[in-house]
Amino acid sequence: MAIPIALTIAGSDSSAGAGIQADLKTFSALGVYGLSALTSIVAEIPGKVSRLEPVSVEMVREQISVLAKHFPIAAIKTGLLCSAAIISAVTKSIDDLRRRVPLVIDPVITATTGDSLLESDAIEAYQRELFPIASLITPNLDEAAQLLGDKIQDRQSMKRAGKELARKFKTAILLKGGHLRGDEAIDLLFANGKVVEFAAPFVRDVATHGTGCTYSAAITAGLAAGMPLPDSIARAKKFVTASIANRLRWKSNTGQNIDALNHSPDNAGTN
Ligand code: PXL
Repeated sequence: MAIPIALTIAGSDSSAGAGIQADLKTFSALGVYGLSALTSIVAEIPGKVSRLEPVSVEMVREQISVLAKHFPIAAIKTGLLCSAAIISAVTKSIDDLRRRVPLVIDPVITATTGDSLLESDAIEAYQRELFPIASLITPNLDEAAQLLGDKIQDRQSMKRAGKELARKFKTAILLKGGHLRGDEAIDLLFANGKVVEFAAPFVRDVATHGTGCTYSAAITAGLAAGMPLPDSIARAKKFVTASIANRLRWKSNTGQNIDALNHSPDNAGTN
């Protein structure tokens, strides 16, 4: 069997914990060949976004167009899309492809540092254009709160919010509850009128970024390989948890600790 191909449409994180770099490493670790269309370049180190520049809309379009014509793509994910103009271009460019293959949308709005990565008119473009064609949307609690204009503080409001998002966009929603800070990081999948729970031990006091990108990339890898959605999510959750638990550590040039996600194939388990 030929190795499955997945396409990520996302931004470059110079520190390689998140963004395109996280996606490609994750695809690789899970036995999928990754293609990439860059939407933006972010100069950053863990904890500090220094500069962000979008790629031209024409260039985003061209990358997707040449890839889609040539490769038998089996699944797509989107990460940082930056602006309403890029969201519109991506929606149009993948229109044909997404009718045949699953589309996972990680609705990246802010970085782990709290820096906004998205122009303000982009949230509306997301809701109007891209969300309605998704197979799965993977918001964290902050992103879901911004999409619904409501705070999410406990399990009950998480259930309400997930149901509301699934109803609103007529697609599956994976609402990631990691930021609720219990002993467990619990995510809820809302699909086909049912709620399925995915839990893993919450790893404390870790200053990593890129968990959201890694998680959605791992789900996309599963879908590209033909795994059902719940199985893809279960394996992805294990992969992210292991990537955090087995994180890499260095001392920076000024003596601070650097933590980075470990996207090693060893974290994929036996699956
Ligand atoms: O984790 C969100 C994210 C997504 N994409 C890019 C990023 C970041 C956060 O730093 O740089 C390119």
